[in-house]
Amino acid sequence: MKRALITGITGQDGSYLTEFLLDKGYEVHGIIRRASTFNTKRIDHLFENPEIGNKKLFLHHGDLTDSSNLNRLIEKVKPDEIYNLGAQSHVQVSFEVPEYTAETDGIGTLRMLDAIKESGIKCKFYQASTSELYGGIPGTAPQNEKTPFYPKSPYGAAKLYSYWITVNYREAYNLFACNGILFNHESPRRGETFVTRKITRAVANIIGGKQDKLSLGNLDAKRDWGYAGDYVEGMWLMLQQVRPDDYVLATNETHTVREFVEFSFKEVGVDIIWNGTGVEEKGFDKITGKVLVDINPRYFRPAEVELLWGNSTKAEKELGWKRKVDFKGLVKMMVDADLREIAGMGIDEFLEAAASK
Ligand code: NDP
Ligand code: GDR
Repeated sequence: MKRALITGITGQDGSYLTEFLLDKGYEVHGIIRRASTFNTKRIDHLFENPEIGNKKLFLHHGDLTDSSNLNRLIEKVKPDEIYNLGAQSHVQVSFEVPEYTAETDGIGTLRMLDAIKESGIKCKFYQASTSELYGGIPGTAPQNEKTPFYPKSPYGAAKLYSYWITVNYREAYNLFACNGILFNHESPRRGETFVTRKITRAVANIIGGKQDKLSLGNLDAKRDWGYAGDYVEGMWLMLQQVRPDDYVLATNETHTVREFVEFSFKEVGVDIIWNGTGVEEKGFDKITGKVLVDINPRYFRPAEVELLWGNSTKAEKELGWKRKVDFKGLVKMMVDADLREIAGMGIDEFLEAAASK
C-alpha cells in the first residue's frame, strides 16, 4: 500500500486529493493546524467513516512554519509521496500579511524539501505552484511552462520562491520533485471569500431572501477557471511519471468575473444588465430592475493580475490529463450546490417551482 502525506489536507484541494488517493488504495496522512474552531469540515465525512478514519486516513498536528515538526512527521510517516498544498492561499490577504505568507508559502516549501533531503527517505514531492506566477503580463497569454514569470502580489512572490527551490532541490539533490502550475480551480468546497464561491453563494442567498445584493471588485479580471476534482488527478499523474517535471493544468478557456456573475444568475433564470462606469457600475435584474450587483472599492487589489489563460498542451500530451468539467458545467455545479444548501432545492426543482407560480 502506497503512503501519501498531504499538507493543506483541510483545504479545497486537500479534500478532493484525499478522496482520490483513498480510492486508489493509498494510506493518507494529513497535516492539520490546531485552531480554536473546527477546521476539518471538508474531510469529516472521510475521517468519521469507521472504515477510513484511523485505518486509512491519519491526521497529525503540524504547521509549515515549524521545521522540527515537519522533520519528525516525515521520519514517522515515511511517505512515498508528499503533496505540499498548505498555504495562505488568498492573494488579496497576502498584501495584509506579506511576511506570514512568505513564511508559509515560500520558506514552508524549503522546510519540506529539506526535511525530505535530510531524512534520506525516497519520496516524491508535489509543489502547488500557481498561475499567479505569471502575473498576467499583456501579450503573454495563453500561458504555458515557458512563459516568463512576473508575480504581482506577496502571494505570487512567495510561490515564485517555492517554484524555484523545488526545481533547485530536483537538480541539486536528485529529488523527484514536480511543480504543478495550476490555473484557478473551484468547486462547491471553494472558500467563500474567493470570487467564484462568493458569487454562487450570493446567488443562492438572494434567491433564498437572505441577501439583497452582491458587492465585488474588479469585474473585468479574466481567469481560466476549472473544477478542482479534475485537477487533483493531474497532481497525482505528475508523480507517476518516470522523470520529474513541471506542468501547467488549465482548461484553455478564459472568462471575466463579469461573465461568471452573468452565467451564475442565468442558472436561476435571472438576466443581468449592466449600467454605469467604474465604481458606479451596477448589475440590474432585467425584469424587476432591482440592483443585484454593485462595486465596492475595498475588493480592489493594490496590484491586479488582469488576464490568466492557460495552455495545458504539455500535460495533455505527456500525462494524458484533460479537464472534464467546462466553464458552464462548473458554474452550474456550484450554483446548484449552494442553492441546495441555502434554499433546500437544486436548480431544476427551483426553476420548476418558479415556472408554476
Ligand atoms: P485552501 O485555502 O482551500 O487550503 C489551504 C490549506 O493550507 C488549508 O488546509 C490550510 O489549513 C492550510 N494551511 C494554511 N496555512 C498553513 C500553515 N502555515 N501550515 C500548514 N498548513 C497551512 O487552498 P486550495 O485548496 O484552494 O489550494 C491548495 C494549494 O494550491 C495552495 O497552496 C494554493 O496556494 C495552491 N493553488 C490553488 C489554486 C486554486 O485555484 N485553488 C490554483 C493554484 C495553486 P486551515 O484549514 O487550517 O486554514
Ligand atoms: P485569485 O482568486 O486571486 O485568482 O487566486 P480570487 O477568486 O480571489 O480572485 C479572482 C479575480 O476576481 C477579482 N475579484 C474578486 N476577488 C475576490 N476574492 N473577491 C471579490 O469580491 C472580487 N471582485 C473581483 C480579483 O480581483 C481577481 O482578479 C486564486 C487562489 O486560489 C490562489 O491561491 C491561486 O494561486 C490562484 O487562484 C490561481
